[in-house]
Amino acid sequence: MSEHAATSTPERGPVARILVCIPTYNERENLPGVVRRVRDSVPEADVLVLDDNSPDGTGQVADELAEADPQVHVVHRAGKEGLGRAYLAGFAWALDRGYDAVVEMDADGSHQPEQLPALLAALDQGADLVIGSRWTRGGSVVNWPLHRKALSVGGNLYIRVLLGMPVNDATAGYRVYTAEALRRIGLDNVASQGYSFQTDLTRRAVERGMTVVEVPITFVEREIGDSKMSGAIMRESLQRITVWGVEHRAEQLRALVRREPRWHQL
Ligand SMILES: Nc1nc2c(ncn2[C@@H]2O[C@H](COP(=O)(O)OP(=O)(O)OP(=O)(O)O)[C@@H](O)[C@H]2O)c(=O)[nH]1
Ligand SMILES: [Mg+2]
Repeated sequence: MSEHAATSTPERGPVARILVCIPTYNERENLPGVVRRVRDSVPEADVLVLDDNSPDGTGQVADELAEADPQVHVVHRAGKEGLGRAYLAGFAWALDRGYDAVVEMDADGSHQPEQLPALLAALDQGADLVIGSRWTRGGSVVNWPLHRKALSVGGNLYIRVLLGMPVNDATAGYRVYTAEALRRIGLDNVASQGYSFQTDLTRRAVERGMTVVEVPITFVEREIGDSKMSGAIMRESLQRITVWGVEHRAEQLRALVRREPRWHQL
């Protein structure tokens, strides 16, 4: 465990202490490479691996990485509880220790650590939440079959239609939050576990008037290991987004009836 000196990089202003959270479930072959790439790309950032007691021994691999590098940390969780829960644990860990910015990154290599400096640079422009976006101009996906692209594009379209958010990739999992944004979002009552976790936090940030900036990324499909995407995760997403959408549109309708200015905020 390191006692993170508050190094202030002039080009990054006050955002001096960065924590990169990497949730893992059966990623023993992917983790060392991703951690090394993060450390090379943003040497001042610390890394926190959140492992859900992976049967393949990823937790032990993470321990070895942490032993070799004081800027790498590990939280061992009792069992598989989903991506959202792992991130909430990581956010609490970061806020308790006074980090200024928290990064979400997959362990499977889909989120390229070499693109993290570009995401962090958006904090300098006043972003509260930076989304590494596949579906903004300049963003792309490598090696995804057509049905995965269709699912992601279709899901994001559904989100836009229902929630009316000005965000192209609300399900994206490569992100940076300022610590202040996480505090304002309010993490105590976040119930989402799967993809809907990302949409949920985007929705909360937009509702609170935060500045959300999308930075184009090249998302690369994993080469090693298995995806944890499941029918249950998709169903949870569909259900939650539909409920939020209906609530949002009902609120707009109420505002329209009351002739409040909010009705036209589509
Ligand atoms: N701690 C923890 N990590 C998880 C859990 N489910 C997935 N992850 C991790 O979250 C990241 C994203 O999971 P993936 O299986 O790659 O899912 P995905 O990227 O949404 O889907 P694909 O594009 O198919 O890979 C990876 O680092 C996983 O190891 C979980 O229940 N607990
Ligand atoms: Mg993946």
